[in-house]
Amino acid sequence: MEEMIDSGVLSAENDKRAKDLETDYNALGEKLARRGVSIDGVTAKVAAYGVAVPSWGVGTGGTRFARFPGVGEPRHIFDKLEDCAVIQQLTRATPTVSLHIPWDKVDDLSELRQRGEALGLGFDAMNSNTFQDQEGQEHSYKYGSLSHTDAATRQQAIDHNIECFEIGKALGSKALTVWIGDGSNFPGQSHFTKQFERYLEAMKSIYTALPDDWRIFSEHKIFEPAFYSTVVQDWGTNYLIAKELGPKAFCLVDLGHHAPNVNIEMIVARLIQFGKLGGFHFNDSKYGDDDLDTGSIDPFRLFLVFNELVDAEGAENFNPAHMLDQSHNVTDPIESLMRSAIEVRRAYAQALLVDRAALAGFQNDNDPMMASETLKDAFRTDVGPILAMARKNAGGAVDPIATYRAAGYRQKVAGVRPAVTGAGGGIV
Ligand SMILES: [Mn+2]
Repeated sequence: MEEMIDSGVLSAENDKRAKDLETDYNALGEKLARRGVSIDGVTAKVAAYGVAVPSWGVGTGGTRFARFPGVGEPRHIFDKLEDCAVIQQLTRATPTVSLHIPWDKVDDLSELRQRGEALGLGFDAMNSNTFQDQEGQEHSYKYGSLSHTDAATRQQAIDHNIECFEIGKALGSKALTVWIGDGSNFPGQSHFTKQFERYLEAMKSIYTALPDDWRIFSEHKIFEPAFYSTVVQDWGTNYLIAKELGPKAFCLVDLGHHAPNVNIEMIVARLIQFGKLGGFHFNDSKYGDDDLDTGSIDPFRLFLVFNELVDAEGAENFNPAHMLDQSHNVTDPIESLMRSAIEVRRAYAQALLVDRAALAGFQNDNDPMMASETLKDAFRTDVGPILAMARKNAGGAVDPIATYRAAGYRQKVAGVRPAVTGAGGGIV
């Protein structure tokens, strides 16, 4: 397999940290053993846990104000794959890439698939885009796509989604994520019911064409780009869509797509209970769809989401897809994505440490103090040595960010990738 980071640099960096890691891992192992937990069992589960990287996440993002390009930004999907391979090589937590069409469109799909294989990367869910107009497109999405009042515009959006899973089939993908910008900016602009009817009808056309071994995900979002109403506004609407469409349709939860302080972990529990949780777009948020690094604002909430996921392991129809969906404006995107993949695994490891038998007992006995403490005990455990050991055992880096910096990857690619200019912003 082609390596993006020199293996000499990687092993030198790991050697520096190997002894301390072993000491810390053994100390944590003893502590967990007192609780009846085998540290190696937790490490093995963590090592098997992967999260997909969004191809667009490796480029520098922007806001409504501006975009400040970084050095050595990827120019096209082949550069993006190489950046994703860096993340995977060092973290061993991101074995797949999620593509966005048409941003990642190529002439030769077998070349793309082979390049992924050479870099040790597979292809996760495909993402369609009917929230912006593409060059040469006949009908505009200014007033909507799948819910547009004009049938020809809706058909164009349907055809684009079908094209996305045709491309995905050639790459080994098994899921399509449909995110739309449809909605309204002013009261009275759109008829809520008629608009949603049109959307459902269009989604049914896509669903009918979907391969049998594929899943389709719809993603709710409270606002943006529409500011008064969105067609897929909340998890309830999202659930109705998945239920209307059928067994291949599931709901995607993007952590940044809710009002502040919404109880997302309970939404997750509800969707699991009714067999409709499709997966996640992980990120973090302070005020809105901020697309900040996962776990950077509210790691406890991320842990509570994972607490529900671990609780549901083995449930019927429970096979959530995991993907990061972030925009990096002031950090090196590779560093942010590595950190985020690590945080996803951290929350998972912490959730694995919850003493579920004790928790159930405290819940039945109506002991809120001890029930709450049971969760906090797991959350407060420093699982860092578990994460580092899982990476090291798999050939990754004990300290991915330090190793990445030591390897000088960004400076190296800056020499071959000319700076990308342009003022385009946008968080989606
Ligand atoms: Mn998203």
